[in-house]
Amino acid sequence: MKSSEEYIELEDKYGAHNYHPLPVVLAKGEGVFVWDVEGKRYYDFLSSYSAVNQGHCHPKIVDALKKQSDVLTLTSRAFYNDTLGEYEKYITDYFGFDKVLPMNTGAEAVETALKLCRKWSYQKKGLAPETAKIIVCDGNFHGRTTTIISFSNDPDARDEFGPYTPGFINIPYNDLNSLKEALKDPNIAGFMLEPIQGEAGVFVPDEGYLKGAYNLCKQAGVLFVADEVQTGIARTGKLLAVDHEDVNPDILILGKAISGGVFPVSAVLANDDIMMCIRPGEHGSTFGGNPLANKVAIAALEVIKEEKLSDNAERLGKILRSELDNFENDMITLVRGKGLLNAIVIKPKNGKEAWDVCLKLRDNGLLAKPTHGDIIRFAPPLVITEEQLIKCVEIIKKTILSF
Ligand code: IF1
Repeated sequence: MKSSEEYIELEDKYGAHNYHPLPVVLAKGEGVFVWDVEGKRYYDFLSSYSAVNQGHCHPKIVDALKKQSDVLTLTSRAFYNDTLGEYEKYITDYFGFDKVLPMNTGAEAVETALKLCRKWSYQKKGLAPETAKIIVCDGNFHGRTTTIISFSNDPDARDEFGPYTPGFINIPYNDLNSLKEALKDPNIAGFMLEPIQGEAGVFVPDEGYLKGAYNLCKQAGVLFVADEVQTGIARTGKLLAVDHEDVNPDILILGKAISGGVFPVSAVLANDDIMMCIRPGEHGSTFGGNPLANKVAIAALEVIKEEKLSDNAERLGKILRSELDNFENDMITLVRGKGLLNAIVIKPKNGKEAWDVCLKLRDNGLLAKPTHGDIIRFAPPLVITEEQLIKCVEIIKKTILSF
């Protein structure tokens, strides 16, 4: 068996350098835990960016994958298969929409939503060809395709990847006046946002923002498009983050935890008046709606309900934030989040920054990743117990006090 250093060298030598991982090499996962190649156990406080909400290698989800992989894995959409309709009925009932369009990754689902929104605007709103605009927010993260990075403000995501796709208008997040102003343009097809901005550092908008934005969109005859790839599926203490304000998006984008991290599965949901604007041949993908994905997604969504993961995220998130809020120290300057999607802001001490804190957390048995230099995300799998969470809080406190 190779050592951690050897695995890291291999990736370094043969893989593109498009990531800067924390130096830890994982070989096994179960529930809230992962193990490195030397056998050391860690609490996973990233959950693969909220894809493994149901915990690593959830037996029910893995079982669905194993069973289906013996029978039929891929048919393409050139033919019908005996799992897709069952899945489509299940997920549309689950989230309360007429129709679903299955894709694989989050970025693909976002692309799908953007295309659907544009299509609708020409067919139903009557915009002139190629004039549709979509409003997005500063600080957004919706994926990494050429169109999506065209409206990113993050230089790392965007610079030197142009020319960029036109047709997007950026406005400040959490600012209803700016939205109202932008909606005066008669060529707006939709407004797309993250109900909590993930990459921006778990930025939670003011209460009433989502509802207010939805109402403004309705008044303007514009589609409200929610990217719940990261916030969706119980992470923030409700099934969807928009549920906190009883908003029903016109287009809902899901990914990540829809498969419990077992397989890439994403989805776009909408009602017939919108979804039926796309006709045969106008959109799709080879793997979207494949039998493995369909069976895995049903199992993963069942686990969310059976194990009441929304309630657990809501309850334990409150405990986590109050423990960290009440913790006397001079490094954590801010704690924010909803449910089990949380972040702390670190003030450097003796030249030690968030990256150093994450290295120390790793040494102490907890994995988290810094972002933007000073922010650390705390988002454990939603199957974490109160007892485990308290142990994690102790690790975090011990680590911070060691600086
Ligand atoms: C990476 C962050 C998380 C997303 C939303 C679509 C996608 C994502 C709201 C695209 C993806 C990722 C991808 C991951 C880092 C990451 C992330 F740090 F950027 F903010 F989760 F916290 N919409 N989020 O958050 O989904 O195509 O990746 O399946 O390594 O890029 P994808």
